[in-house]
Order: sequence, then structure tokens, then C-alpha cells
Amino acid sequence: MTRTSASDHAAARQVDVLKLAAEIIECLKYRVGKEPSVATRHDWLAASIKVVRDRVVDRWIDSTRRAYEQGDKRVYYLSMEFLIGRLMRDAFSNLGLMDAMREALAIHGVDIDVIAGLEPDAALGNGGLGRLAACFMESMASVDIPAHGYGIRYVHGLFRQEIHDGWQVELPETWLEHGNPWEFERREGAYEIGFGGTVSSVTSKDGRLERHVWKPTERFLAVAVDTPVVGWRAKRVNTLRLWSAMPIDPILLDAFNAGDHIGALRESNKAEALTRVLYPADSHQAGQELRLRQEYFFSAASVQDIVRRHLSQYPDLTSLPDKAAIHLNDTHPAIAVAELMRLLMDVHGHDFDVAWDITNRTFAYTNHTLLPEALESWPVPLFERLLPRHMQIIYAINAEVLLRVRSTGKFSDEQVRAISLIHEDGERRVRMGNLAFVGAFSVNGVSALHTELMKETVFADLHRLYPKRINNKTNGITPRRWLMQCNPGLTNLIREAIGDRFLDDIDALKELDAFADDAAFQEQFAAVKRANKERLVSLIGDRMGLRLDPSALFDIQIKRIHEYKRQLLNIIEAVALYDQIRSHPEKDWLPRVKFFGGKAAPSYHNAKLIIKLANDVARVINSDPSVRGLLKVVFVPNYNVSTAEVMIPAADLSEQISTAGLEASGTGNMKFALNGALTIGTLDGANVEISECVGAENIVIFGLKADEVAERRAGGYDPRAIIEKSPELRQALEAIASGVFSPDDPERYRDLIGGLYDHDWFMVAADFDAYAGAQRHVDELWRDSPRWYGMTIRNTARVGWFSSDRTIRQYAKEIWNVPA
Ligand code: 4GP
Repeated sequence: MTRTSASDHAAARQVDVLKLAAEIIECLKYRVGKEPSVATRHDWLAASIKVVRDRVVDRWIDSTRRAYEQGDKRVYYLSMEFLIGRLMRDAFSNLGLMDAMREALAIHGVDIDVIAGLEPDAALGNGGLGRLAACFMESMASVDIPAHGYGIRYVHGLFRQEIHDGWQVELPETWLEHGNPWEFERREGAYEIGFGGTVSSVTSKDGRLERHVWKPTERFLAVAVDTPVVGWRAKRVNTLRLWSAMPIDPILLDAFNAGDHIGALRESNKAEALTRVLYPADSHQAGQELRLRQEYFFSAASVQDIVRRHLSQYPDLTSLPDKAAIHLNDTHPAIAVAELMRLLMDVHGHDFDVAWDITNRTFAYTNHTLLPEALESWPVPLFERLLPRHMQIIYAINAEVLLRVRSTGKFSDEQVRAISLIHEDGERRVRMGNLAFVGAFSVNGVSALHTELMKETVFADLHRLYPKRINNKTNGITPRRWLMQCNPGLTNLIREAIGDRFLDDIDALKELDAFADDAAFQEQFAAVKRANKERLVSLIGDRMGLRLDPSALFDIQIKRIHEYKRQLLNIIEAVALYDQIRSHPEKDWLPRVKFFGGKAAPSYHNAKLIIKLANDVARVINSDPSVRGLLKVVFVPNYNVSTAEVMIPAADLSEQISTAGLEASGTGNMKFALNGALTIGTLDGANVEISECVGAENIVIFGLKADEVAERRAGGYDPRAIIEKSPELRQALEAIASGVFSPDDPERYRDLIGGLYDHDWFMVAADFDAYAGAQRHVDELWRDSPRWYGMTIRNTARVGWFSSDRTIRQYAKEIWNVPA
């Protein structure tokens, strides 16, 4: 840039800053109703968001208009969960307004970081599946795909976790407490959603069945609440449409007038209950009637909305598959398949074959877990009672599928039973995975390994019937949120080294490889890491009153607490290390802080016990003077997206240690690697592909592989024998089981540890020695600083492929058939 244009640029920006500063005051006054002198920090936040939101709206309207004018095919992403976190930085930085807003607010003496910290963390999701949906929304806007996300506007997102005496306590989360400046409620766009009732058939004069009429007994309104999703450089703004339930009659006046004031609000309360809370189960079936109601409520509203939009542009629904791709994020919205069939047949008069053809060419489905306990199914009587017409339709679909199976002559009775949409052994249940599979033209897994395992395990028989349907789309993460926003220090360092191209084309990160062994660059890279660690240290200090040493190795495992993710393996290793440090004080031990963070499903006993164990172990180790601060264990309460944004850039070591074959993909693994942490992990999920990208020499892999886990299980796995042979493991387990960490209740961990001796389903014992060995290898690597930073820089340089832009482009090309 020449000097004149640089100063022109600066002048233009100055005008922009002053204009923004004036707009903020105006907004504060006329839209928030406050004068600067009395405005609270929340008022400043609301005003800042609204000022930027106005700029978003212009582009939003423009994006919508473009899609209508060009007749673009649209993508509809149906998901029970969107784990968005905070939106302000996304919008500001994707619009290129971050610096200008910072300066504009500074003019008024307001620190943007302080108000950014007040924005509630929208936790409308549990874990990986919901966070993936949020990354996908941002990427779809960034790669310019006309897309709508559809979900539920839960009043209470994932519970707030407090740790009381080491135990998880769940408290309601209230993200809407101060209102939500991002959203637009569309009262005019409401749909009626029914439950229960009866189905009758209308016949013509000659006695032919004409159509079915469903008369539900309960009816609610689904009201749309829209949030704009801004893509990188604001190329496009898409819509996240979340449904809120409202009563059709807000108050039953007859009842009220008769003095029944509570009964008069019955309908209102029932509606409110429908979208009030997010089910806090992750990779776990929620199972209750309310959950099925939620699933149908949002799926039906979304399908009606899609159909309405289509019919506003095209004469009928036969062209729907050319103009709409409806994506099912897991089986939670699978009922949408039956709902579209119902609308096509009962409302729009198509016969079954035409309706099935349209439906089948419109839906695609992603599976996110192979855990059998997470595969949704509903008791037939419940289904029949709530959704009688859909039950009929599912039987009709099933008849069609089973006819096809039998006509091949290639399937045994047992295989036919596995394909059936109805589980018949014992209690009859509707299998939502099978419904999603047969209703979709594409079924994808989320990493190469997971996709192969899907073919071999849960969907083996369906895969034989539809051999082309299963495909892989390895997950990704948005580099805007997970590098540029959460790690500005590293982003700037990379810009200085290789220029700005990677901001738009993440593949350009590869150029950083050339700097991996450059001593000066390593020093700068280490300095950025150090600053990020200091930021985490101060967060822990504020939140927990704990003082940590930023020069220690920061070893982090953050994710939902689940036995298959094996936080327990990590904790046991901490105990073993603690033993070693005490027995060999003369050795040159490496200072290390082991961080844990994550929530357990409230009904998941062992997961909650694992949290307590982490805290018990932390208490003992952290206060033992003989450890001399060489090992610290920290359980960070209330882990959420915003906490992840501080922890991930501060990590030296990323723990990705699930039992091989059980973590479908993982996305935390990608975030850590991108931010320059070394991975210690099993060959599971996307770790396999991360290892291929960064090179086996830049990752620490240990433990059984997926096929070995399966073989061991088949061959009669004997954990007790393994434990007996490993003195380190045995001692650690005995210490935990005998109450060393729980003197107040020595029996507390007896069953948890006993389970490892007896069955150890997740193969903690089998992998322990390999894991402990891998940790000592990490110690060696850490001591060799040039080697360590060479490895971590190569991680950052080589994981650009895991951008969700890449994932979304693959979905666009290989599934949705839309340009991107
Ligand atoms: C998660 C998987 O456990 C995780 O491996 C994957 O990365 C993520 O989905 C996104 O695909 N599954 C869930 C769930 O969150 O509830 O099943």
C-alpha cells in the first residue's frame, strides 16, 4: 500500500469509527432508552449489538432476495441442538468491524472485551453434535450457500454446572435473562402443530380411499424466532430459525370466569413446557415423551415452513428435491420424513409412490454416534398415541422397505428383522435410525473410521440393501471462531509470517511449515502460547482462587464426561504419576497441570462420580507438599463454549483418549491441533485423519486400535489379569478403591474401580501402560523445546483441512448438489 492510500484508508476508518460511536449513543438513547451516564454495561452491550445488527440486516435481506431471484436450491439443516456460544465476536469480526467497534466504544470509555464477556453463552446444545451444527451454520454462510438452520428456541439451554464439595450440581441456565438482541420474533409466521387424536379416512362415492384426515386433540403454535448468521467477510447472511411453542388460546376465558384461574392457563403452560428446556443427554437416549414431542414439534414446523416457501415459488411439490435439501442432524428430526410424507399425501394429494420418491430425494441424514444407548427408538404405543397418522405412514414405509428386502432373496429372517423400522423383540419400538436411513438418499458418518464402522456394525444390513447410500464427511471446525477470534495472538503471528491469504483460504496455512524449525519463529510462537496460558491462569484464579504456574505443561481434557471418552484413564494416570513423584523425589519431574472440564448428564451416575473423583484427586494432590507443585489437577467448573475459547489456545497437550471405535469423530481434537497443541490420543474418530495430516512424528498415538478392541472383546477380555501385571496401575486403582482420595467415604469408588476389574468395557486397563508410557514420552518431547515447538507449529500448519468450510463444500458437492 502506498503512503497516500494508507492514510486515506486510515481517514476513512476514522470516519467509520466516529460514525459508529455516534450510532451507539443514538441506539442507547432511542432503542435502549438510556443516557450514557446511566447506561449499564448490559445496555452498552445491547446498543453495540444493535448497531452492528443493522448492518447485518441489509445483507441478510439481500442474501434472501438473491436466493429467491436466482431460484437457488436451499439447504435446510434440522438440528435439535445449536451450541452457538456467544455471537458478538462472530458478527463483528466477520463484518470486519471488530477494530472499529473497539475504538468506537473506547471513545465512550467502554472496553469491548468487558462487554463481550457479558454476552450470554447460548448453550442450545450438549456437545459435539450441537457445536458442529453451529460451525456448519457459520461455514454455510461463509461459502455462500443459501441455508436455513432449524431448531428449538429453548428458554433454558444446557444446565449451569457448579461444583459443590466436588460433586456436580445442575442449575438452570438463563441465557435470555437480559433479552436477546440478536433475535427477531416472527409472530406472523406461526404454524399449527398437533398431537394425539384420531385418523379417519375419506372415501369417494365408489368406495375408494381418497385420503386420510388426522384430527389431533392437542394443538400448539410454533412461532419462528430468527437469528442472522453472518458468514466470513459478510458474503452472505443466513437464517437460524428456532421455534418457540405458544398456546392457540393463551387463556381459557370460560374457565377463568368460572373462577378456575390456574386451569385457565393450562394450555399456556403446556405450550411453554414444550420448548422450555434442552434435554441434557449427550450420546445418550433421552427417552421421555416430552422429548418425542419436542422432536415432532420442531420437525413439523420446519417441514411446513419449507413446503410453504417452496409453494410460494413453484406450482407444486414435485420439484422439491431440486430446490431443497433437508438435512437431518442425527435421528432427532427423523420424524420429518413421516411428516413430509403426510403433507404430500394427506394435504397435497400425492399417492404413496410419488410422495416416497419426493421424500427420498429430499432428505439426507448424518449419524453421530455408534453407541447403542444413543440410538433412538420409541415405544409403539406412545408413538401411536401422540402421532397416530405418522405411525400409519411408518408402517406403510416399512411395508415398502421389507417388500424390497424380500424381493432380493438375499436376506435372512434375522437380517430382515434388523432392517425393519419396528423393533419386535420384547417391547415394540419405532427405530428412528432405520427411519432416517431409509428416508434419506444419503447417510453419512463424520470421520473415515466411523463411516467404515457404520457399514460394519449399526447399519450393516441396511448398508447391504442400499450399498451406495453411506458416505463419509469428516467433521470440521470454523477457523474464524477457533483460530482468529479465540487466538488473536497466534493469528497475528501467522499473518506476519505468511501474509493474510490463509484468512480466506485456510489451505495457505501450510506455508507455515517452512517456519517450524526457525528458532526466532519458535520463540514468538512460544511467547503467544505463554500469553494464552497466562490468560487461562487468570481465569482459573478468578473462578477458582487457584494459582497456577504458566511455565508448567498444560495438559487439557475438555469434553462431555462419558465413560467412553475415558477421563477415568487420565485421572488414574494422574494418581499413578503422583505415586511416582512421591516415591522418587530425586527424579527431575516435569511440572504439569492436568485440566479437566465437562458436564455429565444429570442421570449418568458413573459420569458424575468421575467428576467427583477428579475433584477428590485434585484436592489431595494439590495440597500435598511432597509434590512440590510439580503436579496439579484442576477441574474447571461449568465448561462451555466461551471457556473452551480460553482453554484451547492455552493448551500444550490435547487429550483425545477415547476407546478406539467409540468416538465418532471429535472436533475438540481439531481445535487444539489448530491452536498449536500436541495431541496424545488413540487411533479413534478423526484422530486417525489428524495423524495422517500432521504426520505420525508430530502426534503421540497409543493404545489399542478399533479392530483390536473388537478382537479383545470377542476373545474374552480379562482386565483383572492385566491389572495384576501392571504394578503402577494396580497401585493407583487400589489407592482410589481403598479411599485414599475419599477418606470421608472410603467406599465411594469401590464399585467404579470394581467395574474395571470385572468387565472394563472401555478398556482402561488394556490401554493404561501404553498411555502412561506415552505421557512419559510427552515429557521427553517437552524437555526438548526446539523439537516440541517444531511439532506444534507443524500441527497448526497442517490441519487447515479440518476447516468446516472444507466439510461443507463436500456436503454441498457430494450430498446436497448445490454450488459452493
Ligand atoms: C458427537 C460425537 O460423539 C463426536 O465424536 C462428534 O465429533 C460429534 O458428534 C459431531 O459429529 N455426538 C454427539 C451425540 O454429540 O450427542 O451423539
